[in-house]
Amino acid sequence: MPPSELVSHELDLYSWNTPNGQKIIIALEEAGAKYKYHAIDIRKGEQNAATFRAISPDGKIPAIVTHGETPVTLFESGAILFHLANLYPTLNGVTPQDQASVSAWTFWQVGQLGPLTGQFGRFHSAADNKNQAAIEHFEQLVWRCLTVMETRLGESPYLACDRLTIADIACIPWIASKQSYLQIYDVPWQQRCPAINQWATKLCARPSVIAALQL
Ligand SMILES: N[C@@H](CCC(=O)N[C@@H](CS)C(=O)NCC(=O)O)C(=O)O
Repeated sequence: MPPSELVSHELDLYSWNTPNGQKIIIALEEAGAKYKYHAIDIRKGEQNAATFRAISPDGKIPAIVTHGETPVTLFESGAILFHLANLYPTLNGVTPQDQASVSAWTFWQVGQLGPLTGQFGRFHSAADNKNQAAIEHFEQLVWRCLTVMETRLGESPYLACDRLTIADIACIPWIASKQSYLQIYDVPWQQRCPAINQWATKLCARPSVIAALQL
């Protein structure tokens, strides 16, 4: 019997309530996928269990296992988003140009917005021995990212094209989630970035984003 007949859901999601985890929930909810959520409590070190590392070798959430004729195991949020966009094309752009734009903006999130905001938070949260130069360096880079997004969203309703795609889904938790370092360290993006604010307000009204961000 193929796995698809053994399970009532299409995939298993192993995740936690951080921006990288929230992205995948938004994508799955937008796609209307049937999935089972497995909480991996990264505060307790559950990401280091051998069973989880067999799915996610770097010991990081999120990771998925899909069921069906050709089951797939996958880690890295960007790779998961592209896999989902292939399974559920409504998450992608339609034209070759739009799909190229979706790739560019999704890679931009995983290579720029996410890591730079993460490092900004990392240096801010150091309990003692705060490195002021590093905090300022990463704060500047976060503002650089916000300026890039602000310019783009001033000319386009969504990041990649004229509809919601995995590019927006990748970015929204890093901007609007209460777990985002922008909120945790009071970065005033709402006041200074009106186009991002308008985009975020629109996205945060979607049931998929509400479901992911309330976790
Ligand atoms: N590049 C990875 C980063 C994932 C990541 O950093 N996950 C964090 C939570 S947001 C994590 O699992 N941290 C646990 C650890 O590093 O031990 C992705 O995009 O999926």
